[in-house]
Amino acid sequence: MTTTAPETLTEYQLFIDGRFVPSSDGSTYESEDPYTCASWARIADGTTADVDRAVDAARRALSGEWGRMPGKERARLMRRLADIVERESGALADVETRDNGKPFRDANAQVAYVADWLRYFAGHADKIEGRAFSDAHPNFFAYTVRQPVGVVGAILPWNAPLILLAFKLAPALAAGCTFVAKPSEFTPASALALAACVEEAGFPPGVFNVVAGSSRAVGAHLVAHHGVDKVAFTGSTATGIAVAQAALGHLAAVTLELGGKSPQLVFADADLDQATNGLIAGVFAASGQFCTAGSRILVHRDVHDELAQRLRSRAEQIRIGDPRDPEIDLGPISTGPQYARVAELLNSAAAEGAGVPKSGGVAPEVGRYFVRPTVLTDVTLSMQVMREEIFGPVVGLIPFDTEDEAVAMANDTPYGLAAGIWTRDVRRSHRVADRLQAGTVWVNAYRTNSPGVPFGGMKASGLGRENGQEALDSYLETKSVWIELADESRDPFRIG
Ligand code: TXE
Repeated sequence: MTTTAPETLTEYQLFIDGRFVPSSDGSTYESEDPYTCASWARIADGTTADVDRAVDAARRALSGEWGRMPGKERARLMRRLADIVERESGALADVETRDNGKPFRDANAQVAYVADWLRYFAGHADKIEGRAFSDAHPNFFAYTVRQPVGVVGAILPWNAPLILLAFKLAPALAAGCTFVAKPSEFTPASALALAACVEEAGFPPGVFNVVAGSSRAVGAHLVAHHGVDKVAFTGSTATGIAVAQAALGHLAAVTLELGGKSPQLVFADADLDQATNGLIAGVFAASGQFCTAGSRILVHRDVHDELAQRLRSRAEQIRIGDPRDPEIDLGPISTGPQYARVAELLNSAAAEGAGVPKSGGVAPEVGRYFVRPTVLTDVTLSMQVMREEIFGPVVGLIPFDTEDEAVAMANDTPYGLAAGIWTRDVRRSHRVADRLQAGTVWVNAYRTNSPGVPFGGMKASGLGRENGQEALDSYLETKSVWIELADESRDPFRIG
C-alpha cells in the first residue's frame, strides 16, 4: 500500500476487553483510500496473540456481568448503541467511504441500517423463550431453555463492512453472546470506529472486541480457536470452505454468507422502465461489489435488443468519480486486487467474443481503480465472465425464448444466493420464484433488505441464514431439562 506523510494518517487501535490497545508486538499497517490510492489511516496490526487476548476477554464476559444480564438490560444497551450510531452516522459513513470507496450517500444509508438492525434485534432480546412438555413421558415434566451459543468469531469482508458486521452483531448481542470481530485487512477502520460507540454505550468489557490485522493468519487463528463457539463468515466461497473446515475442527457452529452469480429474469411483459431502473440498482450500485449483484440478465428474445439499448444508455448517464461528492453515483473499485480481477474478467469477455461497448471498461482517466458500468452483449453462459462472480460493475445479457429455458439458465450455476424476476404476470412470478434455486427472490425489485427477513444462500452461496428469527436461532443453543414427578424409584436397567 502507498504511504503518505505519517502525520496525516488517522490512527486506529484494536479494541479488546473494553479498551483501545496497540497490537501485542506494537506493529501497525496503513489502510488505503481507493479513490486517492494513498494511505489515509494507520491501523494497529493485530497478531494471533491479540486474538487470544480478545477470545479470553469474550469468555470472561460470558461468565461475568454480561452473562447474568437480563434480556431487557441487553436490549437497553443495544438501543443506546443504536442512538449513538445514529448520532455518529456522518462520521461513520465518512470512515466507510474513505476505507472502501463507497459513495457517501450509500455509506450513509448503510450506517442507518446498522441502527435499524440493532433496534430490531433489541426487541428480541427479552423474548427468548423455551417450550414446556407436560406429556413428554409419563411422570415427567420437560422444558427447554435457550442459551447463548457463547463466543462468536466474526470474519468480515471489505465490500459492506459495517452493515455485514451488524448482520452478525445484532442477533448475537440479543442472544447474549460475546463477540470478536476480525474486519477485512482492506477495510478495518469502520469496525474500530464502531467500537468507540460500543464503549460509549457502556457494554461490559469483553462483550465486543475488534482485532484488525494485515495477515490472513489472524482470521485463520480466530476461526480455529477452541474458545470460539460459533463462526459467522461473509466472504468468498473458497475462503468460506476453509473457514468452515477450521471451525468444524473444534465443532464450532458456522454460518457462511458467500458469493453469487445471481440471475435477473426479464419477461416480455415486464415494465421496461421499471426493469431498467431495477437492473441498474441490481448490478451497478456499489460498483457491483455486493454478493447479490444480478450480473446475469436473462431476457426474453422479443425485448432483448430494446433492453440492451436502454441499459447501455442509462449506464452511460451514471456519474463516476469522488465518492465524497454527493452528485456521484459510483466510486472506485474498493481494492487493488479486486480492480485487477474485474479488469481480467473484462479482458476474458472480450477474448471470448463478448460485445464490450466503448462506453464501458476500465477508466484510468478517472482514477486507478475505476471501472465504468459495462453492459456486455453476445455473451453465453459458458463464458468465464458469465460463470464467475465479478464483483464489479459488469453485466451480460442472454436471450431466452421460454419460461422453462429461462429457469434452466438461471439455475445453471454453482451459486444460489439471489434472483430477480421482472414481469407483470402475478401467476408467472410465483411459479418462477418457486423454481429458482436462490435464497432470496425479488419480484419487480432488487437489493432490498430488512432485519426481519432471512437472508442467505443455497448451493455454493452459503450455509444458514442471517437476519430474521433464523439468525437469532443460530446464536442460541437449546437445552432440554427433564424433571421426574413420581416419588418411586425406577428399574435402573430399563430405559425410562
Ligand atoms: O475474500 P476472502 P477477498 C468475493 C468476491 C471477491 C472475492 C475475494 O468475488 O472477488 O471474494 O475477496 C478473511 N481464515 N467476495 O479476498 O478471501 C479475510 O481476511 C479466516 C464475496 O476479500 O473471502 C477477510 O476478512 N479468515 C463477498 C475475509 O476472510 C480468513 C464479500 C474475506 O476474505 C481466511 C467479499 C482464513 N483462512 C468478497 N482467509 C460476499 N459474500 O459478499 C481470509 N480470511
